[in-house]
Amino acid sequence: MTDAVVLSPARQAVKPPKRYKVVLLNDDFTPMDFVVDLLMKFFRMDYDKAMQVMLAIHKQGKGICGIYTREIAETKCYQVNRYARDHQHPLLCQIEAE
Ligand code: TYC
Repeated sequence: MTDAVVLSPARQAVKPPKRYKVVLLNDDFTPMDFVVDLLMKFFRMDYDKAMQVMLAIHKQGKGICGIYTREIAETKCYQVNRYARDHQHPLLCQIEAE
């Protein structure tokens, strides 16, 4: 006999996957145009949207760039942090559960 737990039909229902916010943090050193380019490159924003999001982060301290399933959020976050580091900027990206 195994110890398998038998779930009631209600508990077996497939839940939508949990989603995670990819959040960019403000800092005093990363150039604004670098952040705008990054938002267009990694989050498929057009120039106007990227400028709006960058300015919101600049004023409010942090901001959401996108909401994804865990693997995609982690990958985006890793790529953004690596891209910033490769360009010698202190920009930080993190993920937060929705
Ligand atoms: N505060 C930066 C500046 O004045 C711009 C900036 C915006 C940096 C958003 C990071 O996530 C960021 N150059």
